[in-house]
Amino acid sequence: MVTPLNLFIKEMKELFQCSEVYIMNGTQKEAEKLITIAQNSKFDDRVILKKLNVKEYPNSYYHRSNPNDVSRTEDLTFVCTNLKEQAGPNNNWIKPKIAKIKMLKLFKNAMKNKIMYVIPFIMGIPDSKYEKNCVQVTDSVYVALSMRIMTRVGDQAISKINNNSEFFKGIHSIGDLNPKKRFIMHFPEENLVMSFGSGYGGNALLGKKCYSLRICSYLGYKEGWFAEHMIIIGVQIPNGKIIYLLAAFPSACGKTNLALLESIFKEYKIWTLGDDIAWININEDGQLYAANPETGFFGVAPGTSFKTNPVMMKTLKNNKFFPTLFTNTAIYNDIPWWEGVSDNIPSNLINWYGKKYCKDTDGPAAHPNSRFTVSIYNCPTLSPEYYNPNGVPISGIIFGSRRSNTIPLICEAKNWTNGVFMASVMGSETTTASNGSIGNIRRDPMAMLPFCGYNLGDYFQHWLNVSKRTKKLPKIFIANWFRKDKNNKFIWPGFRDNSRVIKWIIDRINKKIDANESEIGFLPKRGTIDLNGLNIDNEKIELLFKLDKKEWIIEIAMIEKFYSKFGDKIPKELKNCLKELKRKFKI
Ligand code: GTP
Ligand code: SPV
Ligand code: MN
Repeated sequence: MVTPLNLFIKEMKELFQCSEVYIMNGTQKEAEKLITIAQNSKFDDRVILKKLNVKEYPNSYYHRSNPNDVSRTEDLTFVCTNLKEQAGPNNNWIKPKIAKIKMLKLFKNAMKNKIMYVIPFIMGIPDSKYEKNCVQVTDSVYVALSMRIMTRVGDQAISKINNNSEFFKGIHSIGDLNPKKRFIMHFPEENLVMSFGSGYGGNALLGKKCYSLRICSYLGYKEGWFAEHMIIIGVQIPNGKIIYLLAAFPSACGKTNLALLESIFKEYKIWTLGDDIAWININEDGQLYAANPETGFFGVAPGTSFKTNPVMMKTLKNNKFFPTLFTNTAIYNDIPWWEGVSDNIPSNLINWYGKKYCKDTDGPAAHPNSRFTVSIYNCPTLSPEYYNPNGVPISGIIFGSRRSNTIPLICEAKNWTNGVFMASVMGSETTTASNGSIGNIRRDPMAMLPFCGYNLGDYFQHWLNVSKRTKKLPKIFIANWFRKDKNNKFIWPGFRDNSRVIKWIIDRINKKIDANESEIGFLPKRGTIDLNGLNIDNEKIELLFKLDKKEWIIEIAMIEKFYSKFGDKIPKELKNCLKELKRKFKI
């Protein structure tokens, strides 16, 4: 039968010259079949999946990727639009025609003697306005298994694709992992992504950053909605009411930990809805609503423990239906291990390279960007509202970053425009989630620098326009868990203690407490953040909120340099906010 999906498969088969086509149906039997294939095949010298100790981590598997393929590669990621200005200075750009010639050359015959997995999948809640129909082809069984965890794969997606001419196409081949032949090309105007030469996370699971952020941010711009790098949580307060918040933090800056936060206050419970991506609509009632398009967590392992993130540890141990994958952690006795999971280092530890670990000569045993891929359905704090086809109404948005100085622990923006301004100039230290240097400060507006599929100047205007389209605007907050003292130590304990900050946010939303106006927004009045039981002296608390003029002079210079790259694309309102900020600091 000639269906839109069959036509696409035929075209891919001819292009890749694969030996076999396997169309995924999402069943349990299929998971077993793919796992068996992965356990019995190698890439280079590495077995693709190894079964882990069932008692410690039920239904879980271990994967090591090529050491040259352990994070997203932003320098090899392109947005291919006819006009360069549309992609903006924030994206690498090539003309679509040239990009396709390059990619088709790499794809040609790339799956000889290989199985081509066809992955029909749905992003967003099926049968809701959030639903998006998609298909990805890949020659990586690890990618195929990961997609089964992270998205809704199966027959339902096939029938939807065949009844709808509009669907996203993701074309992926792992190639020979030669970094010189690695490219991730996005074609927002064609609902298409081509990716070659990497099997890692955001480079290869095309439903995640490629589609649900880069392509969808562009669709949202055209259609009046938002695709954001944000978590969604519900905070249940003492009267039983649940208040929903969004929080954007750059990669490896604390989203997953905040999304699965176990509050230290018994009367405040956090419900999890999403840990990485939020799709946001303005509903008929004039409020912002958000839903998570994914069905799994692709979370950073290092730092995760029963002490820092008990809910995630329970999620990993509570495996039911979907096999969990651990990638690039260390391993001993078929148990995955990473820095922070326990205080003692097992004596027979094998590092992420596959070599016996030696504490004195090796760096970390687990790669700092080692991750687990686990189903959201395992999460004991998953909110029943995760399934709500309308999404949840949003009362507050947190924009957070990783800064050793300058930015206070928490600050509330004076109004929507000022909040959009503060988010648009947000700077953060780079992390191991992407290749390149680590610890440099770069501007990462709304935590979307690597993920906005069009010109950030237009994106800022899109955010500003929300105020004209809504009846009830969420409050905007700026957060920073990562401020350091003279000894280069984090001042704020973070993790579960972040619930103290969440409580302050909720009290501000509910107009229960006053705050002090500062140069950048409202800061907590002394005593309004609940520090009960926390051993931290006043001097350190002062430091957490200090606005240092010398630091802000440097900050403002960096902001000006960043804005200048976008010229007239920066909305006038935001330029005015910058002027006002300079005036406040008497710069
Ligand atoms: P992506 O999945 O890359 O988008 O990252 P993420 O934003 O979800 O970050 P995640 O929660 O996985 O945290 C990244 C790293 O920051 C981990 O090593 C955590 O242990 C650490 N981290 C998270 N929250 C805190 C915090 O409150 N304080 C400190 N000091 N570290 C934190
Ligand atoms: C991130 O880098 O923000 C991630 C991991 O969530 S990846 O899926 O690789 O993009
Ligand atoms: Mn992320």
